[in-house]
Amino acid sequence: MGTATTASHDVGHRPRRPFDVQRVREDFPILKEEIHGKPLVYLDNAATTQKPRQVIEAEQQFYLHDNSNIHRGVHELSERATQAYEDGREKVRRFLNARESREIIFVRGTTEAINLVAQTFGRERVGAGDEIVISAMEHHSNIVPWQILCQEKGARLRVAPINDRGELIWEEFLKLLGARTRLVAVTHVSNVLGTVNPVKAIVEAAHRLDIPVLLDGAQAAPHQPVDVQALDCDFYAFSGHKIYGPTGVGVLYGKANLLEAMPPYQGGGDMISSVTFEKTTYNTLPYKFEAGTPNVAGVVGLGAAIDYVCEIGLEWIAAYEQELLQDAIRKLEKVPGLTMIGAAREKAAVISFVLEGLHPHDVGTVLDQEGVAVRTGHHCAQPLMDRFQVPATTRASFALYNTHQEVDALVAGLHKVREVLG
Ligand code: C6P
Repeated sequence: MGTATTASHDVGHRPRRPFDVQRVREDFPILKEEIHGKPLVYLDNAATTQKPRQVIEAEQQFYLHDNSNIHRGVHELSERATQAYEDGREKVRRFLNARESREIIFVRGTTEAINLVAQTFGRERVGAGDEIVISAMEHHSNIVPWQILCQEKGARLRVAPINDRGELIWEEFLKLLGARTRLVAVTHVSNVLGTVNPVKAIVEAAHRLDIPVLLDGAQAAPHQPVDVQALDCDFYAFSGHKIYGPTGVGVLYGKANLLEAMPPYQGGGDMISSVTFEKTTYNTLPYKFEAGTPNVAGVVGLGAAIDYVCEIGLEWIAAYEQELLQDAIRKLEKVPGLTMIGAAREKAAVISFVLEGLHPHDVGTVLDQEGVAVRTGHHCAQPLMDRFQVPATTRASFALYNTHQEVDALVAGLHKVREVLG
């Protein structure tokens, strides 16, 4: 069973120089903030990442010099803005190694990307008695859109179970695939457990039965190389704000033949070819799915974020984050009363844990007083909390600018939590 991706496809993913975390940190002005008089230790990267100067400046430059609506005017600014937007699309295409730039649809984020597929592809292809297969570790964004669709169509949501390590149970997953399965929709990397799913093997298994596969890449694309052609997935979704880019912009990749056959998502400007009161014909890809004025500055920022991670090299980023993860696991194991949730053999740098006798919200509040930002709660994965029989967890999630000293600060913070809360 293969795992994840090993892309050697493109200049975009080739490391250019040894990874230097101090140099990287210089690019992120916010990391110099003090929180309650302590240096910020930002370990909430799965929720959103901080932005490098390069991204902030790219957006600023756009607004200072090039701002206009796109695809509409013949004037110079409109041409510049259109060019900047389409350059962003080409950067994403290269980043994912998609075959064609028309396979890249800009959306608001992963959530919208999945809803788009549910409401277009899903609406057309799913009928009464059909099935959609997801996994027990999905984010609500990859559960609820399918539930809505299933309710509408009289279809059934099937959930592949996971083991106590937080890994997909392969045989059980295979058993769910059948003649009624219309789509497999699974996360590439779990936002709670860090589990890296064997997505290539999932796609292969589904494709043997002609079942298309959507991958939720929200937690994968920022942290490891992704090659959609090598994976052969049919849809891939990710969010700009988790990859050091702006909020409000994200990507849906879809294979051209599938996108071509899908009806539009929203109606409005730019997605049409011609409109009369009697009949509307739709624009070609990718515009058919981009109704209304898009987040042009956001796409410019996302392009700058992609340039940024590609300049460093996704392989370097992945390797460095693995170092941090192993260091954190080793140290957290020694914290009395701490239980980590999820011990997948393929794991990204996300650690969820509970401290015996303490509510995660209290843990998070004391950590905040120490300058340590973590997320607490159900992480938009309530069924996964149920699976592990916990109401909530504390989650530390790492990014390329985190350091071993910050791992120590987290551990010191947890000792403080014990001191304060008993
Ligand atoms: N997870 C977290 O703290 P949006 O909100 O559309 O950018 O991404 C949604 C989403 C979808 N799938 C996965 C695996 C995710 O982790 C997320 C966002 C954040 O874990 C916010 S809930």
